[in-house]
Amino acid sequence: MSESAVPDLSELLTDSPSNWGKWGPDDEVGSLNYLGPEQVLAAAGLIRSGKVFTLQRLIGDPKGDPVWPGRTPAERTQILDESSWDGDEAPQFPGGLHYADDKINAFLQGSTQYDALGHVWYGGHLWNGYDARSTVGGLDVASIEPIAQRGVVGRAVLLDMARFRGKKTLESAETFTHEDLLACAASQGVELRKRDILLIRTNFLQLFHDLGEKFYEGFCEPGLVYSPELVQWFADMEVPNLVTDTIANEVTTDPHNGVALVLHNALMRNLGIAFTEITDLEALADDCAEDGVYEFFYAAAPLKVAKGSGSPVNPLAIK
Ligand code: UVW
Repeated sequence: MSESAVPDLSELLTDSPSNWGKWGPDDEVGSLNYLGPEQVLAAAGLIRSGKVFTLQRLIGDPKGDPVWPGRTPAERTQILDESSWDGDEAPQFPGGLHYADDKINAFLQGSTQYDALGHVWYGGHLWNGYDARSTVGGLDVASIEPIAQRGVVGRAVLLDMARFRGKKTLESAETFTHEDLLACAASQGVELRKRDILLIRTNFLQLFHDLGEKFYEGFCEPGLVYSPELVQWFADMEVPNLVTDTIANEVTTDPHNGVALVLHNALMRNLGIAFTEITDLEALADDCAEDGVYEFFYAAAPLKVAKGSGSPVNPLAIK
């Protein structure tokens, strides 16, 4: 496809559904408004066995951290450890206290993360119509902070697309639709309900470990692919939060039109759906395959980073 044939997002999404204004002119959490006390209490009723799954990938994994091209993995630096007291420079405390200190230099989107609603945009406007200039020097509105202040709790359903397709991992550029999600749910014997948090497993990042640097050649992750019907389905289902185990939650480049990250815009910018990326769904998926229970209590709270366009998070799934 030639570059000129690629449509602009403003053109592609002209008639796409929008939730701008639905929760008032000052809203910064979008479809997370669908998760109120009723949804929290209903989700709490799903805790039956007490099994807890943490969904964050390790930051500083000795096997490497998968990141979006152009980003670099977090660097952790040891500042103080026992060797600091070999010389005279280390701080001295009455009683002989020694301690370890360290710091990280990290992209806020460089590991398991929530995106702020203002993380992506087109046409000069972010979620709820906010001016894109409000991102200059840090997000004045629709940053990660309001999501972090509120937290995310609700009923979640795992859709194991890799198992559904009989594969160890989905392949580069492999796509699926909302109809595939429904078929996957039916095969798992779980009902998808309005306001469910959707967790989608592809196991694609296994290839990051299997392929090494080759993983980034012709980088195109598998995932959901844009169609007007899919966007309408997400709007009608009032999906508050889309959680996946890929770096960017959707097929990287849409095979139908050549546009990058269409759903970040159709779902996050326009509908206000929170995106959670790079999760580790492996232990949870194994457990779901074993006990046949694909619905559970989900809770997550990204870090309260002022003006941040995203934040690391360690979501919990509890059965
Ligand atoms: C981009 O939006 C570029 O990346 P992500 O949503 O994966 O952080």
